[in-house]
Amino acid sequence: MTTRGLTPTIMKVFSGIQPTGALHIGNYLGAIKQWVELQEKNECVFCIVDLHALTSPYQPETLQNLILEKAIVYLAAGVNPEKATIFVQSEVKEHSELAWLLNTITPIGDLNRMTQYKEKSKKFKQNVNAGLLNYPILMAADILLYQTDIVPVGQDQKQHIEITRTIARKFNQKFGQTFKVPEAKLPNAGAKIMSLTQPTKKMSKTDPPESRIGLFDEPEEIKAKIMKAVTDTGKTIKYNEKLKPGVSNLLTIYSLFSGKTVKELEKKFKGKGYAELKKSLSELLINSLESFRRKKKELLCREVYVKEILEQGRKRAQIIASSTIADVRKKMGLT
Ligand code: ATP
Ligand code: LTN
Repeated sequence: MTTRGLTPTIMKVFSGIQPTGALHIGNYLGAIKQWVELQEKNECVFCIVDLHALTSPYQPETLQNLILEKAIVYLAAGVNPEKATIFVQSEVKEHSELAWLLNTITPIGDLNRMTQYKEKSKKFKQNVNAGLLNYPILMAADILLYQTDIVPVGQDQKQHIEITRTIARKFNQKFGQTFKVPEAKLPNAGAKIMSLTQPTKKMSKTDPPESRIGLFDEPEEIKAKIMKAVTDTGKTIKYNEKLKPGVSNLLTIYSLFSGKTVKELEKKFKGKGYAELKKSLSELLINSLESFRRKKKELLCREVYVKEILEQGRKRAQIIASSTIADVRKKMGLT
């Protein structure tokens, strides 16, 4: 957070996660952990981006449950509805409207270059829809509607924030000052947690379960996945992303959940083997994720409460979004 003089500036913060797919520790360390810290002193809006989820194969009959579950996950992971606004993207129609308007100023070439588009169109060859290509425009609409200063996300979303900045600048140039130009906020460490089975690739929701630790995995699953995690040749426990990507990833995860630095951990495990590191990391993760599992179980029985939080969130989000869209419509000659 920036400070001017002694008074900390209150930032407008926006971020979102799709309702589909179970969250893993990469999502937590890259995004949600930052949200929980930022909500203390800033104006935060956290969205469940259901419209984005429609761009990959999904089952309509399960979507409402997944949305509710994601709200529960936000709360269980520490998002506080008294401090932050939590809402569902499709319930605030201004997101779709602004996305259409921004479509008209975004070059197709810019969208074709997006890494996520290229990867997803390879992964879902049968369903390369226009929504997948236009995905970053809807994301720009999400962010720009709330006059956002910072967007806490993991490394993989950085490119989408860059295109959001380009779109905001272009709109302001063409139609007059309307949008704030937001900045991505990546965590100092943990912006790209790697897969347990292929440690040169990022941990991902859409890869096989053994490649990731789910935020709500049971203790036995955590232990089995960590013990099977791919490590590297050699025996020493030393951080080196290039030569030892597997061990380095485990050290990063260990450091972020324990609060110990990687240097301290290298010292702690000096002369010890990979099995010892893994055993200790499993125990740490089992204990650290215990409160998430407990809170989630509690919230699963409180559907009415969770729905009320989303309704309050929708109302708050709607007020901000409709004010921005009124300005946009005016600037574009629609009113
Ligand atoms: P997929 O790989 O299927 O696209 P995902 O696991 O990347 O899904 P998202 O919903 O795209 O999940 O990401 C939600 C948030 O978590 C984003 O802010 C993203 O940057 C962050 N994130 C995702 N994967 C990681 C990771 N491996 N390390 C750190 N942050 C991550
Ligand atoms: N594309 C993001 C999800 C997302 C988002 C946003 C993140 C949609 N709209 C606005 C930050 C701000 C992803 O994590 N896959």
